[in-house]
Amino acid sequence: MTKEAKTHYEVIVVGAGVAGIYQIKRLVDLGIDATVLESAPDLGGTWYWNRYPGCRFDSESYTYGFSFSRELLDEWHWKERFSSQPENLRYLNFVADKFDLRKHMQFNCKVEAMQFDETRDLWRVKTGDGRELTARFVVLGIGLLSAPTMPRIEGVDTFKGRSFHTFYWPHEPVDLVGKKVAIIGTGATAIQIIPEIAGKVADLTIFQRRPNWSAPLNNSLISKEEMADIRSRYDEIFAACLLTPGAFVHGPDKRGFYEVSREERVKFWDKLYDEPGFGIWLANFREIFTDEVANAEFSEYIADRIRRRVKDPRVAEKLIPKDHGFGVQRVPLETHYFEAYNRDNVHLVDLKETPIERITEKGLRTTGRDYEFDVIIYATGFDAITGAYDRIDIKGIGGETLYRKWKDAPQTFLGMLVHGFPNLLMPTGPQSASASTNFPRGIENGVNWCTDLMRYAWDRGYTRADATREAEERWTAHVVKMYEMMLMRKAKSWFTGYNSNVAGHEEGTIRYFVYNGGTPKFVGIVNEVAAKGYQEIAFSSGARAGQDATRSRVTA
Ligand code: NA7
Repeated sequence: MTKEAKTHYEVIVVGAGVAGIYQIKRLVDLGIDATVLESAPDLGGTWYWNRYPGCRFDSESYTYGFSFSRELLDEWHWKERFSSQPENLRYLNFVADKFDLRKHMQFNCKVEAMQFDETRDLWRVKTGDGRELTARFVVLGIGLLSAPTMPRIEGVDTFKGRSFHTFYWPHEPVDLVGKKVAIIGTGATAIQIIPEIAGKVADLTIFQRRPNWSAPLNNSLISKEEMADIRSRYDEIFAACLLTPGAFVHGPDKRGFYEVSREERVKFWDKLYDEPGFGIWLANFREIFTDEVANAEFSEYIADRIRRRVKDPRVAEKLIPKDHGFGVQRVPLETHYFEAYNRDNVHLVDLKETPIERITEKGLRTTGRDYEFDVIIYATGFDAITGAYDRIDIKGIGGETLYRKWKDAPQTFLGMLVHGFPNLLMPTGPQSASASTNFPRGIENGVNWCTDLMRYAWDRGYTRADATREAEERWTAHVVKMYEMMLMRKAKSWFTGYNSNVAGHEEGTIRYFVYNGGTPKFVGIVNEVAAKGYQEIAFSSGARAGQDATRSRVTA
């Protein structure tokens, strides 16, 4: 039977990104009858889509890769400390090919709707190509930053030049040489693109609504010798990641901010500023995240760094955030970003002073003037964390939709289950630690936990697993509590559910999207739930599935 003709699986995995690849690997190893449905023409998720110039990890490459196979770790050489998108996509393809996973994946297969069949304890999954598949379990590996959002500006369709959202950067090379280019947005994506293209284009105009705090990535090549050393320390490296809140190699400084003199603090920050990666954010004093005074002092330190790097003091001031402190939003890391503004062909437009009125045939119009461009790049971000879930019509018990249930804020158990939506698993769901940490480290944890839960159900002949309402309420309350101490709760960012381009997500409502208790605490809690026999999950075996539950799960 062809993949396309087969209609029932024990498990359907949605998404062939980092999570989907690892999930199918686990299921194949267990001999489970499973398939991956992926809307893109190929695997890779984030790394398939985001092909814009400069796109690369902010995580150390060797902490981003999968840890599950010694052979894989031994065979793969990360060439840069922070690897670029083409290499990352090559890596994911290498993994899929090495373990022969591609044959379990169906591409160009968009999941549009899913309904839980209460009489048979199955999910009925409708795909864009008109098929209906069924599965006992559905695992959603659909990403946290995979639903791009265009700005709600009049005239977007009227522009006669080339324009695209960064997520949909064309596959064929885009010739920007000698072109007049606009970028809308100054988030992590724009901060990677701008210095990469500034020297190639004739003219680059950046439309900035709010600046972001940013610090150097300090990337470098990894030599054969260094890679050999990393390989010999992989166990140690992965173990160390799981002991830090963000699952990175960077853990917070043990000293208290106020225990250290101002002079020592500055010396420490000078050192962090020159070091690679997120250390400047995550190896800093803990108080940076929780204490207004400490945060303000450090923010001023970074502001001075920006002033030292940008020649025009007026431009420098515009690039310094005034509405939030350093690190309360996701900190983009940069390579010569601030220096790009020293070029004569790079211009910064402050949209607070002159907002965009509309996109025109030739470019765009702000309240200040008309601009003409060959290319407009929308680096306007994502309907983060819940956006990809909202774009699938998911109906649980009694026909309740996930969209309606989460309309004001997500409610989950451990970020991995939702009450009333049995047998639906989210290894990196909203409110899980994976949503805010070094993604693959969280993904491996989440996939392992979800796989163990399915095995628990299979071993006991259960056909339904549903988190209880009480467990969900307790977890959601715990997630909210973990925000209490954090300065981030006051910032308008995707950590708090803000997006001016999504109805209902504009300023005003805070959504408790991510788990702020840190990786060690999260892993401890979820492992304890499993060790105690999943008391927070109601299992049953009343399904009239028409087939023996045990037999149907083995790969056909
Ligand atoms: P971000 O970080 O959400 O940034 C989006 C940027 O686009 C941000 O500067 C926004 O300004 C700006 N934006 C959004 N809508 C508009 C409109 N309508 N007009 C003007 N400017 C606008 O997305 P990224 O893609 O950069 O990064 C997302 C994550 O991907 C990143 O954190 C990494 O983890 C990987 P605002 O701040 O809303 O004023």
